[in-house]
Order: sequence, then structure tokens, then C-alpha cells
Amino acid sequence: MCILYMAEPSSAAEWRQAFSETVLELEFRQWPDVGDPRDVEYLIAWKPMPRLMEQFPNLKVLYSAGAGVDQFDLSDLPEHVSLVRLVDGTMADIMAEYVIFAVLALHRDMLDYQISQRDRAWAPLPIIPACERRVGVMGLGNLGQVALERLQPLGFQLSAWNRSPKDVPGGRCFVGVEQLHEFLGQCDILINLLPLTPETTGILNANTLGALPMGAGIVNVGRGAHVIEKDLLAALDTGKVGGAVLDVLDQEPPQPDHPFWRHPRVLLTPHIASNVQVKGAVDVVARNVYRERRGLQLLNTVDRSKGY
Ligand code: NDP
Ligand code: OXD
Repeated sequence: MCILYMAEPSSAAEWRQAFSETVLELEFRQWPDVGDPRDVEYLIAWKPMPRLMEQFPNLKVLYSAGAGVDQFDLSDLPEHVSLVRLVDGTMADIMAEYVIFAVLALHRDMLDYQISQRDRAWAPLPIIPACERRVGVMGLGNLGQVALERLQPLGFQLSAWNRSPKDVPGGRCFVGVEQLHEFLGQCDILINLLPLTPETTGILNANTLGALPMGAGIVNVGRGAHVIEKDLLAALDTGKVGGAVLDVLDQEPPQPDHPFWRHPRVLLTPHIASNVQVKGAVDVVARNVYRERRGLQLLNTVDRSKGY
């Protein structure tokens, strides 16, 4: 029985160490030293690989080395193989830090002050108190819920948009496509924490951006393909969107001539809002080995019918 690690090679030693301390009965192997491929029952991978079952006929669980699973072709994965996300509380804490940073940067006009600084202009803007700023989160999953909880003590007016109704501290949860435009219409700052699925691809487009209040800020920490980039660019150029903090793009890294690199109203980071935490991830695997032996439902499994 072995677990094959096929994700970021520079982190492999850390994973090996964590496995040796935690799941003693699982032999850890690192791609490309597979040994006998029939031994591989568990696989940790980030990028998709073709003909998985031909390579590893005894595969039982594919662990995504991250929260997102949009990189996998789910139709290529037989039903008896579980797809599991390696998410933990620390990953959500780290994401919440980024969200707070991005919301405060937009709330306190940091994009304007960067421009002023470059121009050597000492140009104070009116201060808007947090209690007058409406902040909305799209996607109330593991990450979205913690982000909302951490935003609450800052005093913003909070709301969220989700497929199913969930509690929003001090605010409203808008539900389903029918309430999307109503939700957007009351977001001074919008945070995207949706998973990428056929339903959410391109969800931030000319039509939905047009539903935001004039000058709204956007934080995209979901996936680049949630945003139609040319529509966002147009909205930034007209001032409909006042500023965007983007951690994810359709193509990463973007081409050298991509307009977001130098756009004064865009703050770009290289997909670092959060990442998989090795200790927490190995703990998920250990708990799942325990659960599998007792015939219990595995933790963090992806619902194939929903795609997340
Ligand atoms: P979860 O699967 O835990 O949560 C997804 C949430 O989105 C659920 O609340 C779900 O609703 C909601 N949702 C899904 N589809 C729709 C829809 N069509 N309409 C409305 N709501 C919908 O995901 P996580 O919170 O763990 O992660 C979210 C995403 O964050 C990841 O998929 C990944 O793309 C991104 N990410 C980005 C990182 C970065 O560094 N930038 C790092 C980690 C993750 P319901 O509750 O009803 O099921
Ligand atoms: C993830 C990510 O999905 O880092 O884990 O984007």
C-alpha cells in the first residue's frame, strides 16, 4: 500500500517527513520513482494526467494538492475512485488574511495612494467608515465562511451569495442565480471565492459587473476563469469598477504585454492568497485511511455532480 506524490517537487521532502511522522503504514513514493504502479492506492497531484487508471489500476483516492479541483477531468475518473481536497483550517486562515488585506486596501483607497505617491502628490481622499462599506462574498465554503467571520470584527456591512442558504454574521445570504444581481447591486467590495465549475465560469462578465454599484472594488481569489478579463478591463477603464485585487488570472503567469501588469487600478499577486498546508493535508489523509478501514465516508470528498 503506497501513496504517490506527484505535486510540487520542491515540497516533496516536507511531505515525506510529515508522512513518516503521521501515517506510518503508508509507504511514501515520489514521482517518477513509482516502483510497481499496482502498489499505488493513493495519489497526491495538482496537475491533471491522462489515462490515470491505465497507469495506476489499483488507485482508490486521488488527493488534489489544493482546494480547487477544476484542473482535473472528472469524467476521466471512475466512480469508485474518490476525489478528495486537501484543505484544512490553516489554509482558510491564510486565505482570510489575504482577503482582509485586499478589502482594506480597496476600502482605504491604497490604489489611489500608490498613484499619488508615484506622482509625488500629497492628496488625501475622504475617509469612509467601515460601517458604511458593504462587502459581499461569493461562495460560502471552507474559505468563504472563514473570510466572512474574520471581516466581521472590522465593522463592514457583510453579505454573501451562495448556492444554498448559509448564516452570514450580521447580514444576508443571497441564494442562487435569481438573487445574483440583487446581491451584486449592494456590494461596494466584492470577493470571489467560488470554485470553478461550468456554472461559475465567466460569472464576472460585462452583465454582472454592470450590476455592481459605480466604482465598486473586486477581489478575485477564486480562479482567473471566473472573470471575463476584457470585460473587467472595460469596467476598470470606465470607472464602473474602481479597483481590482487579482490573485488569479486566466493564464498564469500572464503574457508580458497583459494590460493588468501595469494597470494603475489593478493590484496583482501571483496566486499566493493561500496554499495547501502540508501538516493539515497529511492529517486529512491519515483520518481518511482510518475512515476507509471502518467503512466511513471520506472527509473532503468532491461531489462529482456539482464539480466541487
Ligand atoms: P468549497 O467547495 O468549500 O466551497 C464552495 C462554495 O461555493 C460553497 O459554499 C458552494 O455552495 C458555493 N458554490 C459553488 N457553486 C456555486 C454556484 N453555482 N452558485 C453559488 N454558489 C456556489 O470551496 P473552498 O471554499 O474550499 O474553495 C473555493 C475556491 O477557492 C477553490 O475552488 C479554489 O478555486 C479557490 N482557491 C484559491 C486559492 C488561491 O490561492 N487563490 C487557494 C485555495 C483555493 P454550497 O454551500 O451550496 O455547496
Ligand atoms: C488551491 C489553490 O486551489 O492554491 O489550493 O489555488
